[in-house]
Amino acid sequence: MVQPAFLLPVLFAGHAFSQSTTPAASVASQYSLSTSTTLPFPQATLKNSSTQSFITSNWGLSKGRIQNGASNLEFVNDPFPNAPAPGSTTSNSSAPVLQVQYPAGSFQDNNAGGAQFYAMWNSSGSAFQSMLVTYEVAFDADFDWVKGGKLPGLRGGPDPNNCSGGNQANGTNCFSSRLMWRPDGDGEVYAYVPRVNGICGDTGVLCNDQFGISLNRGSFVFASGQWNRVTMLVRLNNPTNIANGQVTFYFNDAQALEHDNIYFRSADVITVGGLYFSTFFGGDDPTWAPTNLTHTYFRNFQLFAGTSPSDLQGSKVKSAAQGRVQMFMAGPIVIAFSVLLGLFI
Ligand SMILES: *[C@@H]1O[C@H](CO)[C@@H](O)[C@H](O)[C@H]1NC(C)=O
Ligand SMILES: *[C@@H]1O[C@H](CO)[C@@H](O)[C@H](O)[C@H]1NC(C)=O
Ligand SMILES: *[C@@H]1O[C@H](CO)[C@@H](O)[C@H](O)[C@H]1NC(C)=O
Ligand SMILES: *[C@@H]1O[C@H](CO)[C@@H](O)[C@H](O)[C@H]1NC(C)=O
Ligand SMILES: *[C@@H]1O[C@H](CO)[C@@H](O)[C@H](O)[C@H]1NC(C)=O
Ligand SMILES: CC(=O)N[C@H]1CO[C@H](CO)[C@@H](O)[C@@H]1O
Repeated sequence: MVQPAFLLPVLFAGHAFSQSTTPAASVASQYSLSTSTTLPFPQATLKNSSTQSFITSNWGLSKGRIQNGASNLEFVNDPFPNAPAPGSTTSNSSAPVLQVQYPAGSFQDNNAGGAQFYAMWNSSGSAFQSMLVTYEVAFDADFDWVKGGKLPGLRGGPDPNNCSGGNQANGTNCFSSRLMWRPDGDGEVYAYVPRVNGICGDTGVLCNDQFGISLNRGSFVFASGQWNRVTMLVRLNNPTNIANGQVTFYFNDAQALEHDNIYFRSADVITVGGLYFSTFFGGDDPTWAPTNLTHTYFRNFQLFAGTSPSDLQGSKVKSAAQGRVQMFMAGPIVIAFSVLLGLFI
């Protein structure tokens, strides 16, 4: 059910969105994502070794284990029982929530803080071409954002190891689409996808040489000391030579960004696998680390999925390999040109 709309247009990096809200289930039905699942939570709080066994037994983990930071996880009481996400009607302040700890000095590369695991959703027996993830996240009231950190999203493809930490997506291995917080709680979608057709020049897109691409940094802002609801839709590009993949993101049920020209895959061996629970400060050097022990909290994870990929219009992809050949050719051309120029001076 769509809630009362204010209908004030807001301009975010080239896309105008109204401030009306759309609950995750309505977005899912709009895109015919007809199956859904929720991650079970325990009825009571659990100390950290029991938390690990609970997650390992109930959340369908890739390789059957928590990859990093298992000892940073605990099911605890709701730290913000009086501060549900704006507009939330479903939160239960008596139910345990998942706490993640980040010790002082922790960042991505020392693996000391946060946690990472891949909760695959494969019970249906069919490959998913589109998926929506929604969950609630809270940050300690005095949370120091430092330079930024990762938050959970979606991933897919046959390779469960790459497409994070600087290991790029190449169209046949994997993709990931997570969230990041940045200084002052600014939010963005952070994706490892092949970069084609000049996407790095698009409005709202920031790329760097080694890592993922940032979509619409600051188009929403996380609040500390309360719950925030995040909802992200991914629809894979189809056919595999057209860049028509979709990423749409909602913050507290209001749309914050949409990109319709994402290239997730060059082969249909890549499908959407499930929740990529991935959170840490960083960034790959200690300037990203918090100076004090701090925490985030998660609850109400729900996934919706469907077997139809994107049906949007899109441009044909000039292959990434072709781009590299052009770079490779540029050197000799410059040299030849200089030599020619030399003959005339
Ligand atoms: C399905 O999920 C289980 C974990 O529940 C995992 O061990 C297995 O590899 C997955 N299978 C496929 C085909 O993805
Ligand atoms: C979990 O247990 C380990 C080992 O006892 C401990 O070092 C760690 O701080 C605990 N984690 C939490 C979140 O309490
Ligand atoms: C809230 O959560 C508690 C603990 O899991 C549970 O016992 C209770 O039934 C829940 N209440 C509602 C309304 O779902
Ligand atoms: C993509 O990466 C995988 C490893 O993740 C590798 O096996 C494969 O050959 C790569 N494909 C291309 C086209 O580079
Ligand atoms: C870290 O904790 C110390 C001692 O509690 C406090 O004085 C300081 O302000 C905290 N630093 C940050 C960045 O929150
Ligand atoms: C291209 C790339 O980064 N490949 C890596 C994928 O993951 C495996 C296992 O961690 C690594 O060995 C590869 O180097």
